[in-house]
Amino acid sequence: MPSYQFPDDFQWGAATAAYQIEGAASEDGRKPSVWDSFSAIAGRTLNGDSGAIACDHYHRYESDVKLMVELGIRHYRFSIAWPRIVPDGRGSVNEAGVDFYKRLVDCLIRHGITPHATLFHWDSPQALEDQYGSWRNRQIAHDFAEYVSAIVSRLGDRVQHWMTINEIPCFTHLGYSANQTPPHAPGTRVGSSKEVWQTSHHALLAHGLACQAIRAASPGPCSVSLVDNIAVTVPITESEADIAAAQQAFPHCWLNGGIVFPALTGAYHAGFLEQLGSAAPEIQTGDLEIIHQPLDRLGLNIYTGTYVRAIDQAPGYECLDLPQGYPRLHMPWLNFVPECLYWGIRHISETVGRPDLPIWITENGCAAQDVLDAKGEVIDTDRILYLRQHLRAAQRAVAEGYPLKGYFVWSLMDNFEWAWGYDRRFGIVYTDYRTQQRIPKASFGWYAECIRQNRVV
Ligand code: IFM
Repeated sequence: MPSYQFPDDFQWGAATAAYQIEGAASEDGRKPSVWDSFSAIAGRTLNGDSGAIACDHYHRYESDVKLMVELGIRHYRFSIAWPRIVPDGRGSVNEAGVDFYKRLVDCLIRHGITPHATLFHWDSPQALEDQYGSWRNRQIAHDFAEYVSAIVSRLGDRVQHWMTINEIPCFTHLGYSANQTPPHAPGTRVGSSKEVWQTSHHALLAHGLACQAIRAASPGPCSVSLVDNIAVTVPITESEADIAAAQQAFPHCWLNGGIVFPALTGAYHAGFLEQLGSAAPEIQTGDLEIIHQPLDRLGLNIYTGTYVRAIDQAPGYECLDLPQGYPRLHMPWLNFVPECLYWGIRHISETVGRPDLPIWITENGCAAQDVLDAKGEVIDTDRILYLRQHLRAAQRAVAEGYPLKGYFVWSLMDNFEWAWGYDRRFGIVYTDYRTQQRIPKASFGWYAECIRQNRVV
């Protein structure tokens, strides 16, 4: 039996998001998203970069699908741009925008690749920010659900796998909180932490209403999921005490207690809520029932983790700082902690108490300082090292019986990395932004071999 083998039904894929790859920002009726406006303000994104052209995937999707075929993936996760479908955020549907996704999905299906559509990956219509402050206003949850009905009723004959919202913390807490560097769009500073928590509460409501809208609008059976970027606590040793400490720390780490807990259990974590005190959001009667929808699976975006150890004093655990020089990939937060994949999955089962929920890793990957060498190649052995160790941790989770069903590498190709512009490259395919040439990196060949052998090579 070769080592690091995955089960026969394990699903391999790659992921991208609309604003990061599509370009064609004002074509076929699309109107601006908050990221278009944010990028247009000097100093908001590195080098003033924007997603106006990005990877020009809008026009090159057919050759991009051919790359997917070459890679051997059977699953592709992409996102649908709300401002292409309902350009003003609410009101009339832009059929020309819908047609792009029909063309893309048909092309995927023709090539034997299953589409997985994320309904929101941060590109809120600017019109809603202007009209009522988008995520600051409860109305956005209803407008989002309307948009979701519109797209699911039009694409549901071709797409069965829907993901409501990608990474709630990023476009809410990083978009509206006072001290984020670099910030996320809209980059608005609201007056208090309570107002920031209100934005993520509205996003949770939007997720819940969207789940209902998908099931109501889908013409056939479908799967519905949320994609969250939990903060993963990793025990420094796997002693009973350190494992218990990592589990105890998990709800308190970053925003876990206020995002993944309400979504999966129907309640903000009690200790976390207490810790929030007056910063806790206003929760109306019935909100938690809406938020806590039945899910068919959970998508986890996991890149790194925080080491934790047991201590004798309250609260019984300590989250550890990393020493200077600790290995890190090409982002300030991208510390190399490969066990995070295993522990992230295990925490959902044991710490959140949802062992019933099938899990897909919907993003995992790294930015590296890729260079095109004289031979025209990108030999990204650092990315291979990162991916190999993370996939080994994922395989461990499967081998121990945790319900991990599939894995999407982030990302298929280098793309617009938000406030970092084009400076940070996460792709397994190199994008030459001057010519729009795609050059598969060494990691592309390595990942293709993992898929071919269905194991970590
Ligand atoms: O590029 C992003 C993606 O849009 C959301 N998850 C993290 C990735 C890397 O920063």
